[in-house]
Amino acid sequence: MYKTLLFAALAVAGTVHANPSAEARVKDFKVILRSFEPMGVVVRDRAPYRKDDFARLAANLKAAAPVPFTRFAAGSQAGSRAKAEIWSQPAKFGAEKKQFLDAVGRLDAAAQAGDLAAIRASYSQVGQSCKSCHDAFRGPPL
Ligand code: ASC
Repeated sequence: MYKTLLFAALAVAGTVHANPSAEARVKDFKVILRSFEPMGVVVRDRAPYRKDDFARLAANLKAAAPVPFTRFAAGSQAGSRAKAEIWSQPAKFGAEKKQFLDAVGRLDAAAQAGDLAAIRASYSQVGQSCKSCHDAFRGPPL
């Protein structure tokens, strides 16, 4: 039993390490979360809204948002949660990417303006765009 689990874990680890594009994009999506999550804490009223801090997070999110989309090299599906549809339906994947980047742009604009109502609306749109793309293009955990 333990041996089977050990070999399964090594097999998964080995596959991920054999796919540097996938590893890089997972890291890049985590960079996005380092801004998006603390913004969510403020939006959910679990931390105070401070305009300058929030605006900095939004600017960081805007800078980080396009990066993982440069990492979906052809042939980089193996050992990752990426679905084959990313490469077989590039127009649909591109539309999801655009939805996300547009919503991130609106969130940044609202944050720089200090418009909390617009922040709430656009934050929610960013979250919906994450979910929409994951539903279509991200498979279950490995
Ligand atoms: C997150 C996160 C996502 C999105 C998504 C929103 O914080 O990791 O994938 O928000 O859950 O619906």
